[in-house]
Amino acid sequence: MASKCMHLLLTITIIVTLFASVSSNPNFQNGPQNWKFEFNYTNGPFRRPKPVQNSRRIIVGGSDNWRFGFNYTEWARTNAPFFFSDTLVFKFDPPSDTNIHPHSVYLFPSLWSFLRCDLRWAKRVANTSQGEGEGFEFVLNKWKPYYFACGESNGFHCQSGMKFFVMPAFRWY
Ligand SMILES: *[C@@H]1O[C@H](CO)[C@@H](O)[C@H](O)[C@H]1NC(C)=O
Ligand SMILES: *[C@@H]1O[C@H](CO)[C@@H](O)[C@H](O)[C@H]1NC(C)=O
Ligand SMILES: *[C@@H]1O[C@H](CO)[C@@H](O)[C@H](O)[C@H]1NC(C)=O
Ligand SMILES: [Cu+2]
Repeated sequence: MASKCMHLLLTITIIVTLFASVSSNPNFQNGPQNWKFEFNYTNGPFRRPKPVQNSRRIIVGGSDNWRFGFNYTEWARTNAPFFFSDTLVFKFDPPSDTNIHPHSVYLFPSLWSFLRCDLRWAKRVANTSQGEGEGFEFVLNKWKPYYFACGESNGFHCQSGMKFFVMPAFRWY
């Protein structure tokens, strides 16, 4: 009886500990998705995947830059594939008297929040001022899906087309 009680107590403790460590970490960037994709087959018998040597610098939206009223899902579809170590460049004007609806760049933690433009757990990677000049640069340096969106106007920009999803591909040598 005593040992059963101990067992139950231990199980509960483990569950509570696990839950606490997960829930105390709402910042998804520190989660398992942050695991880097690294190969080291230097001495292995395999063909080894390498990051693309001439990584590209891609302006998001092309000459349209990062703007309202443009369908970036469509843009990403026609410009795919994107490769590991490519740099995405977001260009957008900072807030000013003539630019009262500026943009930003957010990353969603999941496909579900991306589809719903639910910004609650999204991480801002660029504020409204960071797309100025040469633009905000984001390197695709992890092997994971990236869910980008503009985070302004409470998700309205996102819902209107300022979002896209990228899964970096490897070039095989
Ligand atoms: C890969 O492995 C080799 C041999 O074990 C080692 O010399 C080399 O430093 C490793 N490279 C990286 C990037 O870890
Ligand atoms: C945006 O971020 C930059 C760089 O981190 C910072 O210098 C600037 O003050 C921020 N601007 C706003 C409007 O938050
Ligand atoms: C963007 O284009 C895709 C198809 O390429 C379409 O499914 C989607 O509804 C469009 N989004 C908006 C906001 O118009
Ligand atoms: Cu916007």
